Amino acid sequence: MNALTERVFVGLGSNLDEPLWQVSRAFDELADLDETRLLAVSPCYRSAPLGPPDQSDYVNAVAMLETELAPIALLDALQAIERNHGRIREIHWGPRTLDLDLLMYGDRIIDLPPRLRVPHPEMVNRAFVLVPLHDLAPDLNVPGHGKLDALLENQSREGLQRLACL
Ligand code: A4P
Ligand code: MG
Repeated sequence: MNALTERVFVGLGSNLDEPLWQVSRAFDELADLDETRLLAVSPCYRSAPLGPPDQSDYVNAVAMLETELAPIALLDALQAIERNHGRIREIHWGPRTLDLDLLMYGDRIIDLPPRLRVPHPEMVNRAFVLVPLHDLAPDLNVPGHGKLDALLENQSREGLQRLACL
């Protein structure tokens, strides 16, 4: 890795086909990405579904990576991993075998809608993202939104339960 690497955070979510297994397999696939190193993974959390209520609980986690891939190249790589997990895009905020969100890319603000927006626009509203992110990087500043600590103060942890990852 050279000076062109950026530290990035990826959010993982699954609520179909053995979610814990989906997430732990995705950690391995993130570790295998080209020009990328997996630095750390958060604990896994069980979380109540946000969106349509007639779906199972999710397992959520966050991975911290460093990468030389440009943002769109990284997004392409994340979507290839999603496809490997049999992900079919159907219902907005509906059930999925694996969802990978590019939460942060260094301290950059990227606005290329609809393809890519970073920081992920919904992350600051979601305890199931902010809590595992805080486990990895408690002093983090979220570009455009401020300190992670302060963002967490506005969040209820109801419906969020820490699990052992596989
Ligand atoms: N896209 C734009 N910016 C990004 C980014 N930063 N990271 C584009 C990833 N993708 C980004 O995503 C739609 C498009 O967003 C992609 O083609 C990409 O180019 P998607 O994952 O296919 O669509 P979606 O998941 O149906 O919609 P969305 O808005 O991405 O949903 P979210 O935000 O991913 O939320 N409840 C719990 N408890 N836990 C969860 O993890 N997840 C969701 C999905 C709903 N409810 C949940 C959870
Ligand atoms: Mg998504």
